[in-house]
Amino acid sequence: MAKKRRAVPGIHPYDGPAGGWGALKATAIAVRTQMDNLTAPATLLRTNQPDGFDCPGCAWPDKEQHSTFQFCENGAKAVTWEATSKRVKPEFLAQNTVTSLLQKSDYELENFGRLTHPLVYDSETDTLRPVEWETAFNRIAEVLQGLQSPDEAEFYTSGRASNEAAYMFQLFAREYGTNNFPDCSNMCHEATSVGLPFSIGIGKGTVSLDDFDETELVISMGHNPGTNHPRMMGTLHELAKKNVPIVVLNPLRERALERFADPQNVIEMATYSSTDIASNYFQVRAGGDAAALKGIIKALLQLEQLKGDVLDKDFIAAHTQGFEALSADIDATDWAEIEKESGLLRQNLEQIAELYAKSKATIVTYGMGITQHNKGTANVRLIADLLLMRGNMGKPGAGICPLRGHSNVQGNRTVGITEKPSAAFLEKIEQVFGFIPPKKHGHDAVKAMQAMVEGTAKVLICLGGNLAVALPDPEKCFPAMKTLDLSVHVGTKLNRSHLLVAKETYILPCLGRTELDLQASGRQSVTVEDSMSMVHASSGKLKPASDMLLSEPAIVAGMAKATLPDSKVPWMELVANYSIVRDLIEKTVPGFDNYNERIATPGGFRMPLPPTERKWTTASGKAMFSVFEGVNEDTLVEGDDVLRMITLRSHDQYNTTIYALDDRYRGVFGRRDILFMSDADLDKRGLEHGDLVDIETMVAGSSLRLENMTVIAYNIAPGSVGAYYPEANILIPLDYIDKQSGTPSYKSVPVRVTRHAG
Ligand SMILES: Nc1nc2c(c(=O)[nH]1)N[C@H]1C(S)=C(S)[C@@H](COP(=O)(O)OP(=O)(O)OC[C@H]3O[C@@H](n4cnc5c(=O)[nH]c(N)nc54)[C@H](O)[C@@H]3O)O[C@H]1N2
Ligand SMILES: Nc1nc2c(c(=O)[nH]1)N[C@H]1C(S)=C(S)[C@@H](COP(=O)(O)OP(=O)(O)OC[C@H]3O[C@@H](n4cnc5c(=O)[nH]c(N)nc54)[C@H](O)[C@@H]3O)O[C@H]1N2
Ligand SMILES: [Mo]
Repeated sequence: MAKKRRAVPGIHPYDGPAGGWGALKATAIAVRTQMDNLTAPATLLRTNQPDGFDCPGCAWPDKEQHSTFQFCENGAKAVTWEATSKRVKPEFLAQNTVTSLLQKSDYELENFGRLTHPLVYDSETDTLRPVEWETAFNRIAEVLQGLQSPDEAEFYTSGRASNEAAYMFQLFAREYGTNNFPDCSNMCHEATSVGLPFSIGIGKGTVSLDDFDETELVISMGHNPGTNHPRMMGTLHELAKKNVPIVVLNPLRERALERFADPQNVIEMATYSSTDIASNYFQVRAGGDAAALKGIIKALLQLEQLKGDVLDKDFIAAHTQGFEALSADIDATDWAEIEKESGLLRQNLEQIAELYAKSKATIVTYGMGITQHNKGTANVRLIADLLLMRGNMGKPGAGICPLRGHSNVQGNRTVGITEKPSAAFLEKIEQVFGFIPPKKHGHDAVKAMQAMVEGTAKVLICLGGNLAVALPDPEKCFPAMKTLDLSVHVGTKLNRSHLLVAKETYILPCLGRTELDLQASGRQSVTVEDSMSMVHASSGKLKPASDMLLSEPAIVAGMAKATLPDSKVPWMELVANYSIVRDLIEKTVPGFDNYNERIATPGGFRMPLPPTERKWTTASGKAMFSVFEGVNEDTLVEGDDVLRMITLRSHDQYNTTIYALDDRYRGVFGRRDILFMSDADLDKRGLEHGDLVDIETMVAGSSLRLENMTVIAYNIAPGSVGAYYPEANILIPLDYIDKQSGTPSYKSVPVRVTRHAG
């Protein structure tokens, strides 16, 4: 029975389903506070339409691009936030010093509105003031040309950039001479990009939306679609209505995975009813997924012994290698360890194995709850193992479905944003452009920041994003930004990374997705690739936020042309007509044949995915099983009072952009200084709902603390606690990463929680 608890300001349990009228109301508020009411409806209706723009919210695909507008609260927030009528004018910047602006939150900074002029930092007045585009480009060029080595520069990409902008950015940096491409993917799905190529030959998901029509079972691990991929809720809602089992593994009870009212369903809206989403909800311990997966696999092997027709033996024989090693390791892993580490009972895992054995076509979907761990890459590979055991790759209704983050993060990777380029890609660049790109591998996001901390990196150029705030350990990252010789930020709105000014800093405002992009040859479209490898066009119609804005391709070209006077790339021709960029992509990256022609079709085209045809482009030519040694997420730290902290996105947030201070479905309103803890863990520590606590990181050699947080009782797996990203990044050591992929372990920080001493 629920305990009687004291009232805590801003904490009110939310009893309704996710979606429903609350979502419509929240959308109306977003529109009212950011846009004028005349343009908003038309703009929102152009989201994900054939002649419209791609939603900047998430990378979930759309089914019938030409006919439906899929209502999405958080998509609408992302669109209205960009298409806001608020502006950051030069007069405002003249009156507010950078030091004073840096005291503001990223929310307040972004809420000042869109940037209107290219800006330079003036250290004498400590303000940002307008600068001519040409002056900025020339000065950036001078500093880059003056470096001792091109490897002293870092070129960061956040996943909103289009294929065209990202391709030009990597071309610029490679012709300049470095492979230093930190990108947001390094903090996100890198475990997928690194792990899946070993398993199935390609670092991408294998399912399409059609597969969801035919699937018989969905296992959803470590993602929160009600908030982060809301359009996916339509798909899950349909499946639940058809009684397709949806098994959820998540330490928190996320409301949208429990119950959802589809705003597109007239009956549910009219009757205030909703649909149960998860058929089975298991609250795995944070970082316990490997143990859980090993348990499911163990139970499956036992079923096979019992019944004999559980594994797809023909598939395993014809298409895979390494099954014996996997099953030997699973035999050697005992149930006691599995139960302890996963926090789940053997019966729970056997139940999942039985559902899995019954299903003829299974999809596993997963997100940051799987990848942002010390062993994120190994976690991803275990998911592939589970699927391969029953041949759930390359058949309708089955496959692996990583939920990508930023709307074009997958596309950025495809067109060459990687610090570890393949030899084949570099050869093509050399052939097509006639310069020799560098071969030495470059820096990922953590390594780039470490180089900045050590002082070996001198210049940072960011194509979007908020790098210093997104990375762990601001106490290290923030000062490092200020020691750079030069920082350059291409962005739409101010954020704290922009304001951590270096010796010289330029902020270059660009067009957003929703805006009309007119170049010499007329209105331009850009292209993006969604989570399911569909590439399609996106073009905005809104009048740009200011006459002074340039498009991302134009800004990249401006910097490149100034930096590389003898460049082999006709930069200004590319800016005049983005089809030429696409022709160059077609010539250098496989899979883009007839690129320009094929994006003319509504919905675009799908990139090649060999596993869907049971072709495995691994070293052995087979799909490869893996071995996850032991069950442990981290062996570094243990101790009875050590908890694993998960850092979470709220419902009113887009990464480092906080739209408002509410997290409706989790029952938190007007505040973010919260630590979610189970009743069992509260009791163990003699704490009560609403107490003030201090949190201390328990990684050897670190002394990170966050004080004065309010602990609240929450339905979260014992042993795990939750806090908000980015506030809790202060507790994460910069080098606490998955060694294989370099991804920070944002979801498994070992912490100790004590009553606030003060
Ligand atoms: N509105 C909105 N949309 C977004 C974003 C946004 O910030 N706001 N961000 C975009 C980006 S860049 C990304 S990467 C995606 C992120 O989308 P998600 O992958 O959904 O990311 P998180 O919000 O970090 O949530 C992770 C979920 O994993 C669970 N979890 C945490 N640790 C574990 C664990 O150890 N095991 C398991 N099984 N589960 C765990 C948490 O309880 C939570 O439900 O969304 C994209 N879309
Ligand atoms: N603790 C913790 N930390 C995390 C995570 C976590 O779960 N927990 N998640 C990680 C993940 S998954 C990711 S992807 C990273 C995100 O890291 P980033 O991608 O670096 O961060 P964002 O907050 O998405 O970047 C927001 C900024 O992008 C700019 N912007 C917006 N639209 C555009 C545009 O159209 N063009 C350009 N050029 N700029 C634009 C705006 O200036 C805005 O301030 O954070 C990571 N950090
Ligand atoms: Mo992400």
